[in-house]
Amino acid sequence: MRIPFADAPTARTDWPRADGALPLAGSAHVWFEGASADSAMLARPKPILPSLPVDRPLVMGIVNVTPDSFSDGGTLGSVAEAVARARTQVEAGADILDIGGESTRPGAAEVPVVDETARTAPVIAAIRAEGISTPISIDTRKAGVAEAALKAGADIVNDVSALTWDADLARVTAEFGAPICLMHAQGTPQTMQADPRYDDVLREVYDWLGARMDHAVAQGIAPEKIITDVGIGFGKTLQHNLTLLKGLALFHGLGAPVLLGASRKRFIGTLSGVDEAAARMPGSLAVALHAAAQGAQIIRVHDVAETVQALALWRALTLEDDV
Ligand code: 7PM
Repeated sequence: MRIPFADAPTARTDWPRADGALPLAGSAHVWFEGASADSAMLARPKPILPSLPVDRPLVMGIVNVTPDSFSDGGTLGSVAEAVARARTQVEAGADILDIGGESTRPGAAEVPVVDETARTAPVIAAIRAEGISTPISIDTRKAGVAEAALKAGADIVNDVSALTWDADLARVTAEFGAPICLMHAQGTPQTMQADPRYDDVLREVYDWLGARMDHAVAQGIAPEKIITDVGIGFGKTLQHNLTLLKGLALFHGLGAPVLLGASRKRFIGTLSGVDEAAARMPGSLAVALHAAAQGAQIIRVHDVAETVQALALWRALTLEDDV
């Protein structure tokens, strides 16, 4: 199923296509040069959920529900404020909503399960009670938080620890039959940016994600329910982030959908000279379009409307059509 790193694919969007071009994972926009033993696996569509399309990149809209993100510090009215944010992301064209109640910012403190559950599950229940049916992912490392979220109406688990934090999270995910995103990180949020080192960052992240996929399957999670993520900014220098982005299409060799989260991250500020995270939307769009061209199936962003607009143009300019 998984292709060895040395044989992992590269992606193309140039036009006209080469003879023997095959769609990458069912994409209408991204192709690879076929004719290897692995072509069928690479070309096969890899649905995230039955309701989501496979032929274009999906936009995952971030809905942060940490107390510091609310006008009142996360007490009165914060559920309503979070639901309003979710509605805004859906109206802007989000395909998936990512709800997160734990800041995994470098150096951030841990949040107890009860607090993280109290922040997230009521928001998910309220989103569903309002009739919003957009798939929801729960951004958590913890089984208790994921279980409450899935019971409240979430569909997908987004685990930045790739099942290294909570031994129970695999069981909960398997019981609900939920898709799970396994993200690479070196170290924990407290320590990860201290001095990240790799001999060969692409190969090491690739092999590590492959091993975490094997672990998930051994714990009862179906292989087709796994999503991978290189974890931009999680124990990576500027150069590590750039190498992973340039080589992102290689990760299709793992045989799973690829998610990319780069929105407003530090490296965008470093390369553009923009210190304020909220002002990094244009750089984030540039990275989103790059991820799309690398065949990423899910692009996790703060600025949904802007990303959807940029992708609408990218889609028109890369669509496979007859001459
Ligand atoms: C503060 C700093 C708060 C950084 C939150 C963050 C990813 C993720 C995050 C990602 C997946 C952010 C991060 N990043 N989940 N959750 N992939 N799958 O910038 O890259 O949003 S939290």
